[in-house]
Amino acid sequence: MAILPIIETPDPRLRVISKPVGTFDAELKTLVADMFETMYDAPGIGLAAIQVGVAKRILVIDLQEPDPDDEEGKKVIREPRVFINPVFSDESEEHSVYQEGCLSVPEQYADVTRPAEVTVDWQDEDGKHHQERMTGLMATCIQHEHDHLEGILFIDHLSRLKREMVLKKLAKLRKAA
Ligand code: GNR
Ligand code: NI
Repeated sequence: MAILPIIETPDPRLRVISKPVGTFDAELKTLVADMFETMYDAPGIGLAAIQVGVAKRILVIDLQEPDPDDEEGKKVIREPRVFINPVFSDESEEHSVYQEGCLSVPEQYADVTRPAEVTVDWQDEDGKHHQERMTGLMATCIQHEHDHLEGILFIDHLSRLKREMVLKKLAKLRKAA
């Protein structure tokens, strides 16, 4: 297992459209395991393969956020989910607003409006097909992750003014570091 470096904006690799996975082999399982380790270490609630420089349609999600007050060794119950080649359908008319962040746009947060519910078809690490209606935070998170597969970042959903404010704050943060 390995913690992989996370790519940050404006790295052009974040704008690449990821390719479908066609081979469900041991190499894929290693990549998925490394993606989980990287996401838990960050920490984040989701990660797309392109964020670690791999242009494949692979997402990992665990909505169970680690409790920063938790003592070392005391672990939250993890709920790892992997989505390979996810396809969306039947997005709800109803929308929800959530304050989003992104490991590739570090320490910046802004409200994003997305369909409240979406049906997702995907494959698991063995290539087996699944379908589920996603709601709540899972619906928001999987749409954020799916955007990464299309080279889209959450800041692209903001007004130009808000986007420029976020990028300016990020530049300031980096200068201070
Ligand atoms: O850790 C993350 N938190 C988050 C919060 C609200 C909506 C989406 C997310 S995903 C993000 C991790 C990330 O950048 N995934 O691509
Ligand atoms: Ni992200």
